[in-house]
Amino acid sequence: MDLKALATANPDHWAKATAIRALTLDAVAAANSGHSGMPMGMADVATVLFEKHLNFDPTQPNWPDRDRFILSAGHGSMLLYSLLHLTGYADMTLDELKNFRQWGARTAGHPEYGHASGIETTTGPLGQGIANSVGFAMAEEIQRATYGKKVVDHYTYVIAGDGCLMEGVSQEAITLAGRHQLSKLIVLWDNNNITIDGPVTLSDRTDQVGRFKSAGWAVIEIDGHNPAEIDAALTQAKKGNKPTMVACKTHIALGHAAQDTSKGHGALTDADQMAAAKAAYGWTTGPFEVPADVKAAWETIGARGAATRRAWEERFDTLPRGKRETFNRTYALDVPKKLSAVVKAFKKQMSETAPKLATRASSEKVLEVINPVMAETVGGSADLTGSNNTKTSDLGVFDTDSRGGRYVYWGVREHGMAAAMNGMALHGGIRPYGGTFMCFTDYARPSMRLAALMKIPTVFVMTHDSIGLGEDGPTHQPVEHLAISRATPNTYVFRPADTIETAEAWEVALSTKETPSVLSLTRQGLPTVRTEHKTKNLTAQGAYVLVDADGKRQVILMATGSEVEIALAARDILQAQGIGTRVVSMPCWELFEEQDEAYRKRVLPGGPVRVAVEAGIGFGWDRWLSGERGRREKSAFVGMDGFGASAPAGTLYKEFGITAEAVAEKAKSLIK
Ligand SMILES: Cc1ncc(C[n+]2csc(CCOP(=O)(O)OP(=O)(O)O)c2C)c(N)n1
Repeated sequence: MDLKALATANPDHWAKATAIRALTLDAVAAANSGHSGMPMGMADVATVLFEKHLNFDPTQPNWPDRDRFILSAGHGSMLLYSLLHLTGYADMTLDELKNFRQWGARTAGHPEYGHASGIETTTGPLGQGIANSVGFAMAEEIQRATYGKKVVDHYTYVIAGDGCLMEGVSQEAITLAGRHQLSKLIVLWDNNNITIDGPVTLSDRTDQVGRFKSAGWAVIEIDGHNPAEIDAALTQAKKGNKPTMVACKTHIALGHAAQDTSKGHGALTDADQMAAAKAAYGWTTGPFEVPADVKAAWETIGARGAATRRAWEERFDTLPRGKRETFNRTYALDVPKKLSAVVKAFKKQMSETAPKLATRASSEKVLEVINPVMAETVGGSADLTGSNNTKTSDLGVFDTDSRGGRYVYWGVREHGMAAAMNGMALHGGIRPYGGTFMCFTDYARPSMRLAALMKIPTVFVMTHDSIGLGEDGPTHQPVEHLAISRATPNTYVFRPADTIETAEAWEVALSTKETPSVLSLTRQGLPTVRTEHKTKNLTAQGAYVLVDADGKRQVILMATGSEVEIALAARDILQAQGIGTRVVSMPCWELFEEQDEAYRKRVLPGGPVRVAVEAGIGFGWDRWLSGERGRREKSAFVGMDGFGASAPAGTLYKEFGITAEAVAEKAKSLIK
């Protein structure tokens, strides 16, 4: 590359882009780790985007109608941190850049949502950002249809690298965006032909332009170091009626000895080579020093959006009061006052009528009463709508001609669905929930983990939650998935036993602000075990005494979901033999852990024999069997220790020994 020609053609632009390159080199050198090449390669594209197109206001970073900028290639985090610092985000100080990747700094190795303003989502696991962006763009469409163009009218811009486009989830995202003509989604592809192992061509020969076009996108191909071409492409992209991919031909680590090589992807810390690169840029100031005129130019860019934001506020104030209140409430993730009342009334009715229902069907019934009072819910399923029971009568379907529809047919795209739901939650104003089979949490898991890490309340509706699904067989029967979900920090895993617990689980899942939920629901019918109406949400306590012992308490049976019925039957057997038995329903371990010791002790006192029953592997149950005042030699688990089999559910429970008789026998064998 002829850097001199680039510099002299557009000196002002060059100085601003070079500030990003120099700060990146300095921060990576200070940390002695990180990724220099990507920010150095995409500095021109990012500069033009921020200078001429992105609507943002560093003084009000969460202004709801700002454009969203998503750095899907999260390893290039110094690109984002430099931009936030240069444009004047108060919390992205120079010291933060100097402490790149250090303990306590906002400048984590990869951008972490919540660590600094201006970070719209956590990226780093490649492909997640571009997949999130589909949810951002859908959320914008839904909200625009709801509130009108004068208060919701913004773009979602993404920078994605070769790695993002290689990840499978990107295909799910790209085809979804194309199908839904998300015309306000603009992806800037860092087309540098380099990944870690070498040139992209080592492992891929995809025609990316053809790929995007075939999925329904517009594509513009440009030189990613030419500011006029970048500007023209962005202008054109904004006018289109399809999502646009701008293929930006760039040089990784531009101007460095490692330019255009995979070495350029990583940390470029060699002092001589850094000095040579800076000299080639014409950058003469010391480490972390941005010349005052260049910083001022960047601050002018940062100040550009304030007037637009103020004008937006004025328009927002003209909305009818009710709309404003709903807007503010949903962005604050507050539930409507009516929610508690409708859930209570529903619970009362269900405890009186005591239906026998699969909890997936219970869930649909609950949603039928919740969705009408919570207009911010957006439901969906990964092509299992009839099985997941996620669609209720009043939602409408999100489509190109019905943007206000609140149900998304995600297609067979579990991972893309989960990532896009995260994007919706991050966008604000929407509470997304979406379904698939519990065993396909595996397919959605990278995004489920990020929801937990980001502290966003995405709801994953996972039906067919055990061998109880029967004939579909072991490929579809989850056995380890409860354990995997429970092992994930900051995740509520609900396994409700009946319609009442399902309603309570939904109430918690939709009220929490910082924790995603997994609702693990049955395919098979279950009796109502909560026949006595209680206004209090017992599931919110995580575990509770469902039925206490008659006479001396010798046994405590613990169970979740479909196995609560088995525990109750085992109790009948034991009580008939004079063995006092308590049944504890444990719909959500994590919430039980949050209770104070005194409550946990009341539910699980030391002394009695303990048997837990759950149609999954026992991994994790030790916490409640031998922990919490329990004793290993006086406790046992009845459940699965391997994969399931293809047969009717009743046969499977019998063959795998998950029966009331087996539970009662186990308890008796432990009583000395
Ligand atoms: C899911 C996932 N797999 C692997 C990695 C490790 N990784 C980080 S960057 C990278 C290569 C990315 O190449 P590209 O997107 O072309 O970035 P560039 O080389 O242009 O910086 C890999 C494999 C990751 N961050 N996420």
